[in-house]
Amino acid sequence: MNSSRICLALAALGFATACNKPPPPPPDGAMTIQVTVGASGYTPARVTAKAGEKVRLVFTRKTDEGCGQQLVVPSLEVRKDLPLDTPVPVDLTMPAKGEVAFTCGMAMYEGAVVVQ
Ligand SMILES: [Cu+2]
Repeated sequence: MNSSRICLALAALGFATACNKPPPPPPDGAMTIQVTVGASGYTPARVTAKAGEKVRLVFTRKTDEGCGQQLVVPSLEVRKDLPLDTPVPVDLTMPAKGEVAFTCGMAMYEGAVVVQ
């Protein structure tokens, strides 16, 4: 049984499910940045945002090659699985200075949102 059929079965039984649910809308005023996860890392790997700005990063893994299956944002204590071809949002607020780094599960791929 594939996951969408499990979702339908659970929905039929009255369980609320997160299956195929679109992500919640980004926080008010958030800038959305799309990041693609490929065989050699993130594209773009470095993006900029303003201090204090709300940012939604949307990660989409496009390949099973490499090791982008997990996403880690150490400063947010975020660790998420990235299913293939499925956009996964991460919302954050930029610090006053510096950057918010993100990596793969083993910290081989590196990227960051850098305060302008
Ligand atoms: Cu890795």
